[in-house]
Amino acid sequence: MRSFLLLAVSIALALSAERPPNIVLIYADDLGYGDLSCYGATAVKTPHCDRVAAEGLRLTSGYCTSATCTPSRYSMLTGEYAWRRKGTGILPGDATMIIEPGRATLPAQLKRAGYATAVVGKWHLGLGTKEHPVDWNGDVGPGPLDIGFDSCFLMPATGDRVPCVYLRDRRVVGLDPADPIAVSYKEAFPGVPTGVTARATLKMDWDYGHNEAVVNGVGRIGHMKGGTAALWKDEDMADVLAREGAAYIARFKDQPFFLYYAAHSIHVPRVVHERFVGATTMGPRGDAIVEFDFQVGVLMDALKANGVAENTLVIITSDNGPVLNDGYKDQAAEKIGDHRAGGPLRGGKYSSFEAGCRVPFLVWGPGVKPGVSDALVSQIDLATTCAGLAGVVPTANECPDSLPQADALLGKDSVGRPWMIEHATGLALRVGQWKYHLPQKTRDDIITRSTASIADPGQLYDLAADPGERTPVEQAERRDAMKAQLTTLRTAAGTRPGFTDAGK
Ligand code: NG6
Ligand code: CA
Repeated sequence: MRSFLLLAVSIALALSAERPPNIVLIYADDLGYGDLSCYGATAVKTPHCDRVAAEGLRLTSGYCTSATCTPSRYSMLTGEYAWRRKGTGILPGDATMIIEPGRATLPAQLKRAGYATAVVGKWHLGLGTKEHPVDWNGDVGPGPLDIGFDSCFLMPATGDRVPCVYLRDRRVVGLDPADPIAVSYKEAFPGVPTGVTARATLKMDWDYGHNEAVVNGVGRIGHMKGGTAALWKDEDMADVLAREGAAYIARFKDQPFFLYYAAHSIHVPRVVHERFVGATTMGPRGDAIVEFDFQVGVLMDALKANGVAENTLVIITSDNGPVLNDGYKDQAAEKIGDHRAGGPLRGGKYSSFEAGCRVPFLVWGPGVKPGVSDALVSQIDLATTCAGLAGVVPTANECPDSLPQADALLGKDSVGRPWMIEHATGLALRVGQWKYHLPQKTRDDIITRSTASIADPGQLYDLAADPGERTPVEQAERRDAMKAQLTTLRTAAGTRPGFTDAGK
């Protein structure tokens, strides 16, 4: 009997050793450091995120790599800082893909370990190539399926950019071939109403930009016509994406899987389902936070219902910091009240101040030491770190800037990265409690959308004494040393020890 028990235990151990954790990466859009109740918000309740935080790890120095979406996502998926590459800024909706087919991305690393991989939600990394431009009415690609994802269900760009349709793998969902899609980022289609000509009919008015195509009563960036049956309805988007995410979990439950769930929430246009309207006193932006939290709940429930919660690592974070008015008149600034979207931090989306890149960052699941950690953790490290958890190591010419940081990600190392590069209008470097900004003009106050000018030779702040970066520290020696360190890191081909770009 005893030997039978021993045998059973060793088989169980062997099985668990063979099966690495599933990974669900839940990525919010424009969610700020102070936007969740587990990060101190009181004007909005986010019970699903709070539960993940209470049962798991809440990082207080977790960062995205850039203060806008496209470079942030590029860096996270490739493990290479986007600012090393031209053309990685905010992309139009008809851009070609900026990650070359065949790149050894985060999902590609996990595929090597036998994972099933999927992306659901916002893409915004371009589709097609120069040689193979996108045909929205045919096979759309190259795309996610060519850089390591087995399947996808996408919004091609952003909620505020055309085309406003979903893509499943390589096809627009629900497209009627008799009503083909045409997209132009250059000129309006004759006779098709725009946000200017049809302004009086809009359900959400625009403030700046967002006045070209009108889809579902909302003005967008870019012109589009046709595809009427395939057009999304903003109000249903959270439900549609959450359902897709849950369906992948059910489909993949018997093998290791990676799900990159890239929510549209809480990006503009903030048009939530009617059951979330008025969920907060902050108007659509606050309601969209509740809608994001709802999606977290759906995915967590799906993990439990499919019996994989025990063996799934869940990471919840955001692609960049908060913005209030981002081009629509949705009262985000007017109704903000006492809520501080960036918590105690200065700046927000588009800003090199801390709220630009320091974002909510929760980790939950097997191997996680629950609690709160101030370790420096960056999304740039997810590629190599997740690969490591799956037993895969990037080769010498892959993932140039992505460090293996499993101990910090799981709460076992309270220090994390030795340094952190933050990217907005220019670069900044954090080392321990110190933060150095290169000279640049950068977004400052999120309510007034004012700009701060950081003059040569840059500015130094002590984040321990002054987390809100209010008073620059006059320590020329330290400032110059950090500037020199940033130059060294920036001009290297990569910063991962052992990385070589030979044969790239
Ligand atoms: C800006 C848009 C903004 C938002 C942003 C991208 C205007 C005036 N502003 O150009 O609304 O779409 O791009 O946001 O059009 S991100 O989170 O995807 O980076
Ligand atoms: Ca964003």
